[in-house]
Amino acid sequence: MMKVLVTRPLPKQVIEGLSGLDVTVRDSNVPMTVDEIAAALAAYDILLPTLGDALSAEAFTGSIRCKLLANFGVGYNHIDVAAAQAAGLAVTNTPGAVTDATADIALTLMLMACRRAGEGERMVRGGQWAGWHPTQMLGMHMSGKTVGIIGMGRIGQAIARRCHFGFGMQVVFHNRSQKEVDFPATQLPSLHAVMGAADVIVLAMPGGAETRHMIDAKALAAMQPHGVLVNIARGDVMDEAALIEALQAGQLAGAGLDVYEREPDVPQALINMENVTLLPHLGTAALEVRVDMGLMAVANIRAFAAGEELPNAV
Ligand code: 8YV
Repeated sequence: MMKVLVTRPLPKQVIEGLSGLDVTVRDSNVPMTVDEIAAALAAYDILLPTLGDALSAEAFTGSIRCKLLANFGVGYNHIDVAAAQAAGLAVTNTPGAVTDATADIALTLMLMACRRAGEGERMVRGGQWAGWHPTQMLGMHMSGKTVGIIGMGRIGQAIARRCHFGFGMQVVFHNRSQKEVDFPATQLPSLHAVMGAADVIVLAMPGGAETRHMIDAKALAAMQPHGVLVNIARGDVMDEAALIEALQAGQLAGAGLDVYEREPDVPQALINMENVTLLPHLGTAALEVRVDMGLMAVANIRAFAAGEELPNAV
């Protein structure tokens, strides 16, 4: 019987989906270290890992029994895919299952940052609200403005649709390849052109070596001073230190972040800024979404066990 290690507790429907296999669920929510991963790769046929598990090249240097990494999540920047494949492992992910929930969190952050919702909530909770007045806590009216999407994949498109159809926003975008979409949106010739043209920038590109610090000090300097930046991708697609400096220098008006360079560490400088909305990687945090993600990973495991083509090979 194939031995499967699920690296974190998952909703019970997902674990039930693995019935008939020899399943171990690791009883911890702390990401696995390289040493733990190396030991697991030697002991199990299949791993169902997730965000933060240290599947770096170093983990694949020992003896390896494992043949499949069925990742829970669409993003797999914690996996050195080339090293895994060179060691004979296949890698799968969960595209589609995360799209709408992640786009919803992007809109949450856009609205919160534009309309100063976090700041307002802190004021009310802190007993500091002295009453409504006509010029109190004025933010940016988001409807009808221009959104700039960086990375027009599934999630980028879901965000753009919400912006266009729901908020009457103009959509401009940057994507590494030419992209046709079935709603009004303009692909601009460069990243900096998008950074400069939009009132709200949303980062929706994949993480990993190719996009690391793509949003650097220069890209941030191209933004308009009233602009707002939202990141629902991965923390390291942006130079976090450069963001802090740009916010402090007033090169942009605010930010909404769901992801960070060194999760769960959030720089104190960001925590200190009223104009920054901070969420704890909530992109897909809804039970039905986590079940869908898990069942997609299970479907990949089932296909592998049956010797069939993997539905979501990366
Ligand atoms: C996940 C995500 O919940 O699917 C992804 O890539 O970023 C998430 O929202 C988490 O990262 C598990 O992979």
